[in-house]
Amino acid sequence: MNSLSPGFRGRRRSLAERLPPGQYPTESFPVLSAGPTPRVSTEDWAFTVTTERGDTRTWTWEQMTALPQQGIVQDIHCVTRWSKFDTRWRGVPLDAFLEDVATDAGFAVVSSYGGYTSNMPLEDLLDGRAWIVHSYEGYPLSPEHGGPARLLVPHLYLWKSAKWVRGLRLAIEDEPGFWESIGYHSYGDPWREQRTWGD
Ligand SMILES: Nc1nc2c(c(=O)[nH]1)N[C@H]1C(S)=C(S)[C@@H](COP(=O)(O)O)O[C@H]1N2
Ligand SMILES: [Mo]
Repeated sequence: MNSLSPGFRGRRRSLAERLPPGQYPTESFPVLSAGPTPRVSTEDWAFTVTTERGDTRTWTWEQMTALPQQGIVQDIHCVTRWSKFDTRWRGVPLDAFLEDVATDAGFAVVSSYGGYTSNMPLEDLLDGRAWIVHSYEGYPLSPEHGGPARLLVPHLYLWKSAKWVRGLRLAIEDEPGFWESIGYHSYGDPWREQRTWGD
């Protein structure tokens, strides 16, 4: 039996319902980078998963783009309070990189060309909730927005979505990333307004 009432089934959430507390909607796509934009060619790009035991597995650009690709439409929420509805991306779910990796880790630290890092529980990267994306609105992802490829983990504040992504390290314990070590919340759920340490 379907437990949803007939009126609710198939109903789409209004934009107001899709806006987390303390956020405002924007049509523009601001660029927020803590440092200079690294220029990484697709020939040089690679993505490496490192387990808590130090085992590694690396995908080149060619290998990454040969994995099954998904179209993604998601709302994104920046801790500086802008949200953007229905952003369209193309990329590979993290599940594809992690399915054959043997690990007991509960956490991940994602790293970028240029040195940026962000942390999150491993489960937040699985089950189709996070992607390595390389296209935005039908075009190759621009360097300013993290091209050639970035993490997209839209259910957390956008600082988690590391631009110019190059690797993911699995860890037994949670370790703060760049912003998390200087005051941003370790988890960063927009719906619970987890902006800073005290939240
Ligand atoms: N490598 C890297 N990734 C990053 C950042 C950064 O400074 N460096 N900034 C983060 C922050 S705070 C936000 S809000 C988003 C911004 O993405 P955008 O510039 O595409 O809007 O990227 C996140 N990923
Ligand atoms: Mo941000």
